[in-house]
Amino acid sequence: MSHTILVTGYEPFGGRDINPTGQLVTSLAGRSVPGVELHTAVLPVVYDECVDVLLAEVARSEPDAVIACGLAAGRSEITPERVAINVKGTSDPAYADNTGTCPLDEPIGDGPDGLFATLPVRAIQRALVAAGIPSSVSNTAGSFVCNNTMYGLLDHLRRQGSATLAGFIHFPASAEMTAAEPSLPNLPLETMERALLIAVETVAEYLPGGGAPEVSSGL
Ligand code: PCA
Repeated sequence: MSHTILVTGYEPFGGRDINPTGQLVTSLAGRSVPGVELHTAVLPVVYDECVDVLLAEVARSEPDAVIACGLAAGRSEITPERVAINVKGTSDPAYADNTGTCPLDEPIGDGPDGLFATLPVRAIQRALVAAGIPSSVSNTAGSFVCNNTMYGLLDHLRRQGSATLAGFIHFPASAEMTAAEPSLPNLPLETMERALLIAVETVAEYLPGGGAPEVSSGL
């Protein structure tokens, strides 16, 4: 039985030339994972448009699971996100999106205050640690474009009554980014490529017929 998994990253943002998550999904697109039909997309770092582009990909590929990935510069571990909140915007002007839009404390939509990931976040985190890759479950995806994407995706699937598993993984900076910013916590891109593959394989186990028991949202 083959499962379709959609994996997304983003274009660079915030004045940086590199977003490792765009590179990660581009290299993932060339890999084959047994029992998985992979689809990938690189999303714009633009409020609202990120969700529109992602939902168009979801409509096109009709995935069994969606793993959206983004950069969290400053974090030192790979962090599956437990929850998305119905808030967009930060008071930090460095966090304008790629069109210069910088909302503050606005609701994303008319859905619930927060939505839990339906991906098996703890299983992903444990699989990464078991492979020697630093990881912890995060309880905040922030309030910038990544949270916006995760919330928009989960709210859409919830409204559709969809069984598609979905969630978000934040990745640290890549080692090559330290050429411009030497003090950034980082991981080599190859380690993060391995991590993303492990995340895909773990999620596949939690899809129907994959063998793993069903887990509740956010766990
Ligand atoms: N990280 C940002 C948006 C795009 C990305 O890769 C975030 O954490 O919101």
